[in-house]
Amino acid sequence: MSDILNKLAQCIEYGKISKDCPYPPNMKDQNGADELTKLALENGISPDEILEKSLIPAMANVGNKFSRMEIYVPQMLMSAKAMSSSMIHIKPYFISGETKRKGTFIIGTVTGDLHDIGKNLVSMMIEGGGWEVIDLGVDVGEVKFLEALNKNQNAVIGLSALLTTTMENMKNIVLAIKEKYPNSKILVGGAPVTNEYCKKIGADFYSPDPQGAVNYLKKLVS
Ligand code: B1M
Repeated sequence: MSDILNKLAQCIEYGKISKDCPYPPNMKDQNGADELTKLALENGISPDEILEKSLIPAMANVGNKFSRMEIYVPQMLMSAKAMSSSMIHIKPYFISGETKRKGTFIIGTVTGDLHDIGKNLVSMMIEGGGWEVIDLGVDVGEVKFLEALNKNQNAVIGLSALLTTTMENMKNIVLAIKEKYPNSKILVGGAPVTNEYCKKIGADFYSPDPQGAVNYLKKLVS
């Protein structure tokens, strides 16, 4: 079992998407993240375990190597693609069989920011928690958030930012939303975001991870 998870983590770290993908050359003809995720699930490894023991630590290694300038953007991108090919198989497991949705959650990565892996994880977990999720994608500004909120006025909003530059854009989005919908609830997250920053920009809650986001929403409706 742990062998599959270790191999999967290597695929994410080195950007091996699937068996037929020629990159990286030293892993040619080996199973990739696509096949290994299917294998892990077939072997009864839970989606949570796959995420926590393989995908998330592997991406953390990628980030650290990028910080140390041991890898560059194209390699980081291949890792992100490998992670996405794994997440395709995990996602259905997070979507529970609950019939009645607990509410609507609108999420997006803020203006100027194209990182979506963390946002997708949060979105998956919240969907799995029984919420209807409207995912606006990446590079989303206040206009799109307001449009979505206008159509779903009781929805909770989630903003994700991964760059110290783009987290500044959260402030404008929060301001615009709170001006039009003062009672709305806004959850913020993403690597550079902190609780202190959340308070400073007038958002309602900060979560460092998807589970914290799920717990916050649970509290809101209990
Ligand atoms: Co980018 N990148 N990147 N990148 N990238 C980071 C974020 C960086 C920290 C790398 C580094 O320098 N060590 C750095 C930011 C530095 C900074 O601002 N302080 C960086 C940079 C500089 C850049 C570019 C500017 C590089 C360049 O072009 N020179 C560029 C910017 C593009 C843009 O957005 N305009 C860029 C591009 C890219 C890729 C496209 C190549 C790719 C993104 C692909 C994609 O997302 N589809 C990429 C990647 C993969 C990364 C790293 C390696 C991994 C990010 C990731 O997916 N992590 C990242 C380094 C790192 O994080 N260590 C890095 C895994 C993910 C599960 O974690 O997203 O943090 P994360 O989400 C977590 C929590 O933060 C939280 O839950 C998740 C699960 O625990 N969370 C929330 C996230 N959103 C939340 C919302 C919530 C609650 C919790 O409520 C709503």
